[in-house]
Amino acid sequence: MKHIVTAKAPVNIALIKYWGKEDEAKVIPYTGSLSLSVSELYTVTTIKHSSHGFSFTLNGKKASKADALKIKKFLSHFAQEHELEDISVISENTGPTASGAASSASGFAALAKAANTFFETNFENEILASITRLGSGSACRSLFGGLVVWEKTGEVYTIREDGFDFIMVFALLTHQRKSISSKQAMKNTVSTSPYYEAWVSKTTQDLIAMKHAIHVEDLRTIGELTQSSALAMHASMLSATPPTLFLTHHSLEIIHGIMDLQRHGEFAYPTMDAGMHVKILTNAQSLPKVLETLDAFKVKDIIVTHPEKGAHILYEE
Ligand code: 2P0
Repeated sequence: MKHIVTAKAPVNIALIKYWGKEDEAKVIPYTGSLSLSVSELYTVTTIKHSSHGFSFTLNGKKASKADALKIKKFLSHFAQEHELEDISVISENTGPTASGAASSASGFAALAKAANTFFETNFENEILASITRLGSGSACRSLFGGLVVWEKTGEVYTIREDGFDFIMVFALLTHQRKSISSKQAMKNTVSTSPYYEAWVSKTTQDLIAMKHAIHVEDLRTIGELTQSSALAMHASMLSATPPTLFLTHHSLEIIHGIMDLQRHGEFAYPTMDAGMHVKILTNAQSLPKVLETLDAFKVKDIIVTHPEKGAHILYEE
């Protein structure tokens, strides 16, 4: 066991969304997904010895008992219970604002990366990814950089390291916590949406089309598939019982505004996750128009992000 290990992991945004588990316990998704790891929003996590029993500190505050227990349970994949008694875990989600975009994906990726070194388990990528996704499914994608594929089979890998120098703009519309967890919303969609089968077949095909578009560097198709996957995911949850409606009038205004930019030849495609925020996949050339549009719709909280490498160790001793 090491004395202290610090790891950093990026937030990732899915271009082809993951929405639904075939196996809840092992977190096996119904479909593969594909994401972009981004800079500017990330988690830095330190694991070290302490003499006060197990503790978990998140953004400078001691976490609740329930959260600490969840982290301890996750770490038990790397260590025996008695080894966890004198461990402290300190985690910071970082961004230019007190971010509504804080992510469990970067959190569990940083924790898994740090734990794998701290407890000297040195699991290979595939095993590390299979443990990481037990914390949060999408977290396994944050282990890798650039454009990342998470296959249904469990394999996770970078398909394009430089991410085409895409820019992902976060338009953050609220600081309130969402009313339903993505885990629960996903589960409702799987079990009640009449469109779920169609979602699975569309996503399976979209992932193949996306890999091809990346391979032949067809950026327009990458944008169009990104937009289509997000809208179809929201359609699947809208048709569930009870329905989950994350998007607000403000989200929709922005989506319309960004689609207008496309009609004027700009490279700008909206994508939305389990919340009302809108993210826009764009490039350096179209960025000024995207920012102009967000300004016109009075979005105050904007974060401009770029492709980033995957989770890595910052310090070990
Ligand atoms: C994604 N999302 O592909 C999709 C799109 C949100 C919308 O993965 O239940 O925290 O822990 O596996 O990964 C967010 O859900 O869910 C997510 P669990 P996770 O990014």
